[in-house]
Amino acid sequence: MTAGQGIIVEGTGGVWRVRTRDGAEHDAALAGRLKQEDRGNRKLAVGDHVTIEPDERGSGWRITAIGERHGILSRREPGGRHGERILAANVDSVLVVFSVAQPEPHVRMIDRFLVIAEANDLRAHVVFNKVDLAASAAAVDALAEPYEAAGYPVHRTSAKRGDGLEEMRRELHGRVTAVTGPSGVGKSSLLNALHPELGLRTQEISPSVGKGRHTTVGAKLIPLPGDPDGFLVDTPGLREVGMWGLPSGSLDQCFPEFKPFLGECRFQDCQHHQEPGCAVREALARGAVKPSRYESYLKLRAELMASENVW
Ligand SMILES: Nc1nc2c(ncn2[C@@H]2O[C@H](COP(=O)(O)OP(=O)(O)O)[C@@H](O)[C@H]2O)c(=O)[nH]1
Ligand SMILES: [Mg+2]
Ligand SMILES: [Zn+2]
Repeated sequence: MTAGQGIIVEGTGGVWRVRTRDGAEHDAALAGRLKQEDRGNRKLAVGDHVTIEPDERGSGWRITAIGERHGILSRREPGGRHGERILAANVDSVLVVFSVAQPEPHVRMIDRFLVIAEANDLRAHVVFNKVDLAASAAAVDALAEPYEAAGYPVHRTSAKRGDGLEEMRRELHGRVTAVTGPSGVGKSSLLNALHPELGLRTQEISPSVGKGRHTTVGAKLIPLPGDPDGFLVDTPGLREVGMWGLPSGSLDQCFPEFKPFLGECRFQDCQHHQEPGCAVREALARGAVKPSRYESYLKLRAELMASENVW
């Protein structure tokens, strides 16, 4: 047994499962020395890059070094009562998956997922799956337009017919990707079409089937077959991560297409609602901000303001 570099794929404190690049997995505990070190209250998390070494007795492994992080996916508790819980570190991107039909895409929900991604500093992509069910390519383009205008990469896929799969495969390769979206849109089917070895269960009809998963505390990394740096993040779901803790005054930062205008409003604390001289609303009037995105902004802002009053 020698020292090695790996990534934490599972664990919630105490024992961590570390996967090394050769595909081996070891259970390891944090070395006592690191436990005492002040790491700015930084807790170890799934997705952290670590060095492991055999322990003193040579029978197990311990984590002796922790790599730099480039971002975290965290769940903030309402009212900040329990502070922040880190679900995963070093997530590279999030795929927000919806279907063009069966079920119909829910625009407000797409925007909510995107806000959560932005609030967590995650690079988001929008995926419209089931394009085989679309009335026309123009209908899919119309769905995609507000997101493309906002600067998000949009993928059009069909797990059934094979459209867009090569593009998705390239997107996942060598990265840690969180896949999210409502149930029934084809997330599992899409991942199975890309990597049949994953053998994910599809079309979960009984809601009780998934019940146990929601009680899972932490996230898990699922290795992509044949791709030593590629992983999927299995989290309790980005929707559960929620927008808690995001101040309503910062929501505008989570709409990338608003950014060029944010310094331009007459009032510095403009909430882009009814204030005179609002550059975001001027951009809306010119078509530089899409109406559906602006409506989502107002809706989510109202929601955040209501939660601020409660807590
Ligand atoms: N027509 C069509 N059906 C699909 C496609 N992808 C998935 N489905 C079907 O949609 C249903 C839900 O798929 P599933 O992968 O379980 O969705 P998930 O809940 O998002 O993981 C299943 O009946 C799939 O066969 C697609 O691209 N086209
Ligand atoms: Mg599924
Ligand atoms: Zn404004």
